[in-house]
Amino acid sequence: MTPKVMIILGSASDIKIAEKSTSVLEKLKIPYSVKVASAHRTHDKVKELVVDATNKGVEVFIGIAGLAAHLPGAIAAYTYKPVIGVPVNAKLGGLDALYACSQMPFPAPVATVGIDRGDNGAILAGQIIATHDNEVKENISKLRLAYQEKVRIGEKEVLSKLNGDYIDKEFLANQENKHATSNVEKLNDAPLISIIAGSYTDLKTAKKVTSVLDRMGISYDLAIISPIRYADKFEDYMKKMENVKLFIAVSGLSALVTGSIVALSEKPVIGVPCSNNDDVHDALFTMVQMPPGVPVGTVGTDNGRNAAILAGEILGISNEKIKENLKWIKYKNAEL
Ligand code: C2R
Repeated sequence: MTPKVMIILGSASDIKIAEKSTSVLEKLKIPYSVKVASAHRTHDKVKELVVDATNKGVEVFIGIAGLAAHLPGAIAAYTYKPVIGVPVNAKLGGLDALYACSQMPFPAPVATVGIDRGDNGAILAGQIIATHDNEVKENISKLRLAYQEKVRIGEKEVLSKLNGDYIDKEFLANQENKHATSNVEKLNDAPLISIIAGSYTDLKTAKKVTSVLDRMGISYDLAIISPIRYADKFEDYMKKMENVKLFIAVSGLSALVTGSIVALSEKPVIGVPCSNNDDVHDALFTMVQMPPGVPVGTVGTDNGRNAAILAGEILGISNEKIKENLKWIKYKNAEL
């Protein structure tokens, strides 16, 4: 069976992070291959591996590297398939690797997950494959339930360890994680993508997304809703958009937009951190550093165009027309 995912490690020393990815791929029952190749030390091997794997039908790449982590970017340069970057904490707390992965220029996005989050890299790969594979979709749902169970068991453990005269262990006990109920009907003819911006100030970046999606002939809906300011409206909108293939969140400051989408959906979520003339670190870090189980594939600051390319790469796996349009932009028309 051709592997659907290729994991490339920059060095054998990244093994611990790679094992987090492989254990998730085993649970999701997705065939994968693992290679060690460095863009710096063995550049030609990276190029050959990526070109051959792309031609042989690998659907998603995961690049795992620390320090100046150019490996995922080098992979992105040689393929039109989605590339996920897992920055490794080798020095500087992994920030060097995080920036090297996320801040890729147009049109070579790297969907960056949190530092050392090999597990989230693999879950995102699974969510991407689940956009066209129902078996993997079911396994993603099962994995999600396992993460919910972890919270339930965790609460029991915490309470069993805490003892005091004033603690009320029975107060609001047995609360279930029920999905919010809304009367809104989901759209049966939903567009392929939902883009959610947290505010009108994010519109300039959101328009960079739509201009490239238009060029690829990808349908989308663009909504401006803050889950902080309009929580009910946000949940209604998410219900309406249940049939989209993926979400793109565009947000500055504390990027709760991405976190809220991930909380309500199992579809892939791409995050675009917006600077809005402020320091962008808050948006970048609050998008990318998601806890295990709920990844956000984050692209570079204000780089709405790369979010669109990444979306095209994801949808292009199972849609020839989108793939051809994407390749045209990536290779022939990069001056866009
Ligand atoms: P060594 O332990 O081999 O010295 O590697 C590796 O991913 C690893 O985290 C130390 C760190 O260097 C990283 N590395 C890269 C690249 N190649 C190796 N970032 C690359 O091509 O980007």
